[in-house]
Amino acid sequence: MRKKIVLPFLLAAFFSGSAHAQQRIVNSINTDWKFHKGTVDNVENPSVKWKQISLPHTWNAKDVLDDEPGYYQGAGIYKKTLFVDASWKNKDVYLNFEGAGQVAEVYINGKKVGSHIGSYDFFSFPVNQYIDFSRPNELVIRLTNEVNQDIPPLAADFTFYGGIYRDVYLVAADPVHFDMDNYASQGVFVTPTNVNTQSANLQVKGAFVNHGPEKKMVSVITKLFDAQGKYIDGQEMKFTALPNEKRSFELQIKNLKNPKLWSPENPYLYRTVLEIKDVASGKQLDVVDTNVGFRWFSFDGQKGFFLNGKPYKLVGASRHQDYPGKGPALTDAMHVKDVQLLKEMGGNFIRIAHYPQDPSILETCDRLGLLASVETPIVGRVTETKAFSDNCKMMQTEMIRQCYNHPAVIMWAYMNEVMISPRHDNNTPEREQYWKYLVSLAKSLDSLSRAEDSIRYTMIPFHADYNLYKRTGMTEIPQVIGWNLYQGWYSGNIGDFDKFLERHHREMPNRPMMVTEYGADADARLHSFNAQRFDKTMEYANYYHRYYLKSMLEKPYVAGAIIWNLVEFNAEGRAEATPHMNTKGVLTGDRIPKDPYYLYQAYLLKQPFLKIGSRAWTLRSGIADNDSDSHCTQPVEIYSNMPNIKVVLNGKAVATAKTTDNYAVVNVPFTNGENLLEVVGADGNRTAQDATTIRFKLIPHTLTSSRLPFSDIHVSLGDERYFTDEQNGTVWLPEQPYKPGSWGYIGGDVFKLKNNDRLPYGSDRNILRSDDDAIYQTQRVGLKQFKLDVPDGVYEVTFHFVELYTDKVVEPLVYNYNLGKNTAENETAQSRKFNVSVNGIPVLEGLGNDNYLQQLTPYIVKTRLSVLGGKGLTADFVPVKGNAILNAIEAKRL
Ligand code: GCB
Ligand code: CA
Repeated sequence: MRKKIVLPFLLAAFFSGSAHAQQRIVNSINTDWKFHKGTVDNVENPSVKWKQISLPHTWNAKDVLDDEPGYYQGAGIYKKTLFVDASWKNKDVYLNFEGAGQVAEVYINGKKVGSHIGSYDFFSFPVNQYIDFSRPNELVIRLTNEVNQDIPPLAADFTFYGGIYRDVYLVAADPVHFDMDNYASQGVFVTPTNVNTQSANLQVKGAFVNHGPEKKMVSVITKLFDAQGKYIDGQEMKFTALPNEKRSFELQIKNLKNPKLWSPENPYLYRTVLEIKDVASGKQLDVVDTNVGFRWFSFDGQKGFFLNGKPYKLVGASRHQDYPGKGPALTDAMHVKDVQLLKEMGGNFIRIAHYPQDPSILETCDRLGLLASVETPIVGRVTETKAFSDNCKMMQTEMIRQCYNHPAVIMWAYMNEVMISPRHDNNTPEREQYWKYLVSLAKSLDSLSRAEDSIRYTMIPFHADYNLYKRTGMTEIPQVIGWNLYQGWYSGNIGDFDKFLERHHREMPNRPMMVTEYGADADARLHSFNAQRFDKTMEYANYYHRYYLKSMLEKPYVAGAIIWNLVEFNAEGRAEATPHMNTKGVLTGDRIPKDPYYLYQAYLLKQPFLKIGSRAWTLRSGIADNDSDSHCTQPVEIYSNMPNIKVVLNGKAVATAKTTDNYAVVNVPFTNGENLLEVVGADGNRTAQDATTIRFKLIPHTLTSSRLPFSDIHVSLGDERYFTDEQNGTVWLPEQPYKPGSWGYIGGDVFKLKNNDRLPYGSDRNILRSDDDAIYQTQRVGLKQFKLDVPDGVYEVTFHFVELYTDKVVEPLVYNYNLGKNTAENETAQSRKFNVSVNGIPVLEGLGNDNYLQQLTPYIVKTRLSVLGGKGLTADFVPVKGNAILNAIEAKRL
């Protein structure tokens, strides 16, 4: 049956583009849809309101960002008129979806075509029997993202969007075609085997169908081309296929000499083209092609990961699939851009987490050179039902078959932190039973994955509860253990990170592991020169990444360092400085690099590299160092792989430094107004440089200074951070105790939540009707005065108050270690009342919870007055009931 291809004939046929060439038609049908939020029985009813939309589309783009807790998790209907060409009557027509959240039912002309469960995998249906080829057809998709305990994900730190948020295609193929009913996969599976530097084999497995009316003699041909399109080798098999027969095949290209290896550094792609031909007419019936990368890899408990025979440290990031304001309904180009940004960071690995993503992601990984893991969305919690485990298995199968042909993929993962949010009470038989169920589900997913794919490794990302995963036997199941570790963020001491890794290495030396998550939230608007755990400042995140990266690079047994996360992403239930967002991304939601991104570049890029840290922090403020009012010295971080650093400010050399671990901090004497900051890094005659212009608002050392007239000041009370509000061009300074001649508070305490050992100060609750949550989340409680020794003149003083005490209970978030202990227990609701006067003028009498002071909602009042007789500004806070408070204050000279 098998014979080697007769080369000249085949090449001619392949390139001729003659009338014989017959490929599938694959057309997107993304435009001209109608959408209805909610559900109706009769979509024809003229009273139903439809919105004209295009795909990709989600119904949660906006409601995941507003102040209203929760987002729409319910039904939606999409409809579209399909104009199917009459000539397609003799073809096999399919409807292909790249993904829709979360349960889809598809109807054509009122008849149900099929349904699909799960938000993240492709699905497809043969539709010939529903289509009327003589008239327009009505396509209706009924979708819901309602919570369903039988469908993962159930408990996770991201948003479960609804909608047809990826592309939809209409496909027409010859009745004889490669299998299109295999979990929406390509129907062919291409595996490089026995790869080494001298030779490699290529195995091609798959199936084709004959849906035509007659018996057909066909040949199935596989051809391998190099990156230049040069034919390398091929194989052909002949079959006689009866009507309605599905035939499996397996072809082998053996002993390819000196294959060019694929790696992130050199992502050399071959291409396999698979073809079905009618033997009698020579006509081409179907073509499928895939990228092929020849590479081999392995994991070792002691030595980490190996690629193409060499030790290879995986460094990269996880990636979610959304964008602020768009949800997951992104263009392909937006997906591709994220992969590019990870590549440009110097990363060699992407954890596609927590679910399979748009196909353009893996296509780009193949092309640009990024190794990848993909995982199914079983996150945080499971349900002990057959329906749930069946869905898990289906998703695992869909994922593997749909992503199989991408050389980038090296790992199949499942069950992220699946023990973090269990059902049943602790220490009950039910809880133990739950663990047993989990373990058996994990085992079945693991063996399913290994049976589907013998080349890739299996992996489970665990949270830091080492003892639990070990005791229950979970650590024995996957081939690679992933640890999601946040020591020094959610918990304890940063040094516990090393202790954790060392313990794994000591107790399970032969079980390969990687750090599949680590990260620290940072709101790029927040900065501190006294950064502390959980303060959401850039500087703390920088410190955390410096510590973690160095530690992992030093430990050969840590196969990979995978940042959580490449980009800030939506997690609707989160509050903190940036509500609804998880800000651990090394890129902002708008894809602007944050400092850790530069740290990775400094470590990973080979060419000379230098970036000024907090480059985006181009609006700064601070108090002049002394009465000369000429400058304010502030530290600036530098990321560079060059050892010697020289800093030039406004044309004058101001500092030199040496980098340690690709990092340096220099003191820069910023002057009032525009500052041109230029930094040069050198290593012998190799240099790298960066420059940025920083606008600095210098606050006079003595506010009555004649050298630098006072204009305005903005202070966040109970706060050690600087907050830059670019839009208003203001910088909020951290509070300070009153200094004569200058400004500050007198008396009181920093607001701190009781029973919360994470937050150094302030609240972590969503502040309503404001985007500047950080300044409102912090507060000085029980202060007596706030003084500003300003010169005589007319002033506007603005007070910002928020009642941070709240009896509004929040849903505990799954990833929190101390759940829901979020109230200030020393205050009681509806109890506060106080008076505020400025220079003796009673501006706010009886401000309290029974009038303007409402929970979590800013009350802002600006008041105008004249300062006379060199008395400056003094605001007095006099309690009537409970403590007086102040969240922020501004003073502006008019
Ligand atoms: C985790 C989870 C991830 C969260 C992350 C975090 O461990 O796997 O889904 O987003 O922590 O930021 O808390
Ligand atoms: Ca504040």
